Amino acid sequence: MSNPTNRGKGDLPVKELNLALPAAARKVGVVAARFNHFITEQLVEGALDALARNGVDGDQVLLAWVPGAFELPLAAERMLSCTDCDAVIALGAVIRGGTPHFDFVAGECARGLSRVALDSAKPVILGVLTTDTIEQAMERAGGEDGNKGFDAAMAALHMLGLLDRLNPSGQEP
Ligand code: INI
Repeated sequence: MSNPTNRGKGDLPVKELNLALPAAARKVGVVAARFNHFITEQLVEGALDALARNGVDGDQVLLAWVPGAFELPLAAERMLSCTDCDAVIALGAVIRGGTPHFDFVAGECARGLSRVALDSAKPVILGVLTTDTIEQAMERAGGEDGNKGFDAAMAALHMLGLLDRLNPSGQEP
């Protein structure tokens, strides 16, 4: 893991907290929506792959399925308040497909996850695809645009690493 550096930015030397993974093994929750499961199963696979590649053991990961993206915030909140998870990765796929539901589901899901993160002061990662078509979702779930589940898991690990340094004890990171 790299340390904070005093790196020159123009004339102003600043202390930069580099992107870093957490020092210690951490417990990570994954909440995933069953709606559009053919997409979300790929996102879960990508997330678990990223965690495994970064040294997170299977027994440090708790996976829970919910009916749809709208239910993700409550499941994330419970995972943080009732288990020893240090972070939650929320995975879903909201596809417009002509349904007026789209804006409500996508908006409330994102708003709710943000609220859980701030209320818990723990990383809650938005790994929810919002696309116009199924094809666009497939491209982002292991297709040519990568796997956003993998990216979401990396974001969780990076946030855990950052919060290790910006810790409430007030110690210099
Ligand atoms: N849930 C999704 O995860 N994706 C969608 O695209 C979607 N659409 O389009 O309706 C969706 N709806 C279900 C919703 O998340 C809830 O499960 C449902 O309303 C019950 O609260």
